[in-house]
Amino acid sequence: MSRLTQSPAWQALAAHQRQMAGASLRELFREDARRFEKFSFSAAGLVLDYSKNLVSGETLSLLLDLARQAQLPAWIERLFRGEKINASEDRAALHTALRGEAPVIVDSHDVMPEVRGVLDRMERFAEAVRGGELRGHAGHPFTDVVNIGIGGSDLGPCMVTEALKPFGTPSLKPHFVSNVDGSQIVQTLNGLNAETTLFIVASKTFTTQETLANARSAREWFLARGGSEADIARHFVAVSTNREEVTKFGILESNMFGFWDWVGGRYSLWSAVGLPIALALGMNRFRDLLAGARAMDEHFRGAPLEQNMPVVLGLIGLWYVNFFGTRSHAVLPYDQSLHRLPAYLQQLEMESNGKRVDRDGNVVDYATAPVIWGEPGTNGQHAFFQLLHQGTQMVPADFIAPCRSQHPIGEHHAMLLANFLAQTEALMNGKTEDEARAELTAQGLGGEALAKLLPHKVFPGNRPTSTILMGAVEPRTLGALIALYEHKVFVQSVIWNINPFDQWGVELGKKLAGKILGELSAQGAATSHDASSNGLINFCKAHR
Ligand code: G6Q
Repeated sequence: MSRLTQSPAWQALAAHQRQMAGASLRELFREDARRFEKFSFSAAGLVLDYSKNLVSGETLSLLLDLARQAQLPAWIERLFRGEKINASEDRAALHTALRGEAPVIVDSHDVMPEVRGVLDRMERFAEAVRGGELRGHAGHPFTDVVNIGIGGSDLGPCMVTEALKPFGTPSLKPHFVSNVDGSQIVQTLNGLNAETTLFIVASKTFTTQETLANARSAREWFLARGGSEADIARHFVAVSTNREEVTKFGILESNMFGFWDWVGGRYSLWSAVGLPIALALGMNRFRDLLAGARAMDEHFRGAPLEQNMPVVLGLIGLWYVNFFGTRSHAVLPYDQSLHRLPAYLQQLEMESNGKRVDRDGNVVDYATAPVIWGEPGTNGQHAFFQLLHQGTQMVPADFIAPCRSQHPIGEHHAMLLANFLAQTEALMNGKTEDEARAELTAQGLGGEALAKLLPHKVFPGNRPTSTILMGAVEPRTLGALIALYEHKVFVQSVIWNINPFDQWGVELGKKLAGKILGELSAQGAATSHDASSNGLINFCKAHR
């Protein structure tokens, strides 16, 4: 057994779980009229209600003991101070500095002047493009921005520009190309005008195969439509930490927006990787997004653990993963604008905490990140919610919604909210056999017909959910929401004693793909792999 699972705090929680496993949420609410007041609070424009979870005051205090045992407060300070807590890459993880104000010292110099410098350059560039001072080679203002990047260089800005679309301007449309599948870039560029299209090639390393392939195809597309080599400077900018590769690709150094190795890909939307956000929404809105995240940072750093939103959210998640054995966690935004949020959080949580060895390299004997998945409501209700209500496994879920719509029309938002609120209540209360029987009887059913249908009409309930509410999806609340999840992931990583900031797991497949790429176009059959891989490669070769 590991030190963690043997520890007093862990053992106390394991014993406590045996008690709570039999608890009924219905009963807990019946017994305590103040349960909502006790188990909900607000921070940085968000409200978290975690009262519909299988927790009591004692659960929370035992979970907080676990957090203290892991020295969470000290780790939070280490994060904000820029210590090199990403040990396997020997780096700090300073996404908080990107939206911060106070000096932060890394390798004995303050990084904040550089952070502000890049933000100011982004501002000048974005406003010049939006204002029409910076134009395409034929003298026309830009109408479309195509961001070429993948993973951390795509998901964040894509999710945010989708979420904040009403804050954008119709005269400058953002597009995102990430997949190396040529269909995506072909379909995106179809219908665009090369004279009014601006490309951002976003890649921290500037060596990512997919991004470079898409960037090369974009360049060819541009050159084939009247652009010259010299015009590339007006139409292509890069966001990267790798000056050398950027210039090798043919993008001028003056068209490069830099960032730093202490910004992890999936934590990078606050840096120059957010350029498409600034272009689409304007720099003021981008700064509001940063301000929202900063408000959550200040809360995370300053609030007592028991009233600390990322801490509580992280502990609740961990409670189910480690003590109830759940293996997946649903994120269900009830707002169409947040339709990319589950995909974004999938990367944030699963790439950060999908680890099997601890900070010291020992294989862990406890579960780490669950599978994160989700879709916007109400669509999910007509699809997978069946499993949430009546399936055999418990899937804890976060329900997220704004009180006000970005597009108020008729009764739509009230209907959306009514469904949102109804689902967490239904998941919690379920429907007992007696209730189901009474309902069926009232419908005129009896005898054998009733007995046959009855088991199908029972909902066990007691399915835990957390609810996050905000006024509206706008730059500040969205910034706070993203930072909330970033810190939640950090909290869990500290307790699991894993490094959330590296991602060695994505390497292996990448290297193999390079080898297979050569084999796909080589003469003769592939023979160097296992029989399955050889067979599949050769089938593809025969049918290409
Ligand atoms: C994020 C990951 C990964 C990365 C992409 C793109 O944390 O490291 O998703 O962002 O592989 O990498 P580049 O930005 O270097 O192209």
